[in-house]
Amino acid sequence: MDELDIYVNLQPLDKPSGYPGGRRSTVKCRETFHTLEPNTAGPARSGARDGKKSSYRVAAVCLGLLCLLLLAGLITVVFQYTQGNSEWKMDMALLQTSYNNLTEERDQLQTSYNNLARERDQLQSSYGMLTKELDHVKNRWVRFSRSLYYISSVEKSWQESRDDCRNRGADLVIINSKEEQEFTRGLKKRLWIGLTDRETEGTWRWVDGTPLTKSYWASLEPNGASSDEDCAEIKMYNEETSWNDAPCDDRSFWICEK
Ligand code: MAN
Ligand code: CA
Repeated sequence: MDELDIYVNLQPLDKPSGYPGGRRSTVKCRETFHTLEPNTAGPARSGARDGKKSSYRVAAVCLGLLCLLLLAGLITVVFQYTQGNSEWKMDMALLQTSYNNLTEERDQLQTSYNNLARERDQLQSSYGMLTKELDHVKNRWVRFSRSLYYISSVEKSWQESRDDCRNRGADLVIINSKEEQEFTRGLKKRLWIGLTDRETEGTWRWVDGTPLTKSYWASLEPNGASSDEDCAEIKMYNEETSWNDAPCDDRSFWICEK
């Protein structure tokens, strides 16, 4: 006679094996199998058939239970996989949102940076212009029409005055309009101007070499042909005609133009 023992371990699916609160049941299915031998007695043969039937039933029940357990396990695995999958999807969605937000912030920062860079350039240019302007104010430069004028605070000869102007990137003033004449005499100061006849007596030329066309000599000037008055100055500034010729070595204030 052979014997077959089947043990089925029943435990909750969500608890680990040996979990104290869990109900642990063991179904022991034991069946005795009779060796198939030629039947010798009638009633004994019928009893053996009954025993066989009940053995099959127990086996079927056990197999059913096993199937149920396998099914439960499978459901658990599928459930956990599905849950894990949806968590992964949620993480991905969150990451995508964060990425989009960061991209948007980066673009905003880029725009701000561009605006700030533009403002910085504008400020830089304004600063440059103001620095130049301040330099002019500090150095006594005055703007009139399309020129800048420097009025000296010391007195020098005509040539030294001219040299000073040239060192400042300018030259002695060239008066070539009524407005400029009015502006220069309006300074109410005796000043060297960029006009001389040193080259040819009686031929007055401006410092840029152009001949004198429109003049504003004071009454009876120029009169220094015999007394070596070869350089021109603003002298009679209260008159519309204010120029005088004077010796070039005289010391006077001067006016530069650039
Ligand atoms: C002074 C000088 C001369 C000028 C006469 C005018 O002598 O300035 O250049 O011509 O005055 O009276
Ligand atoms: Ca004179």
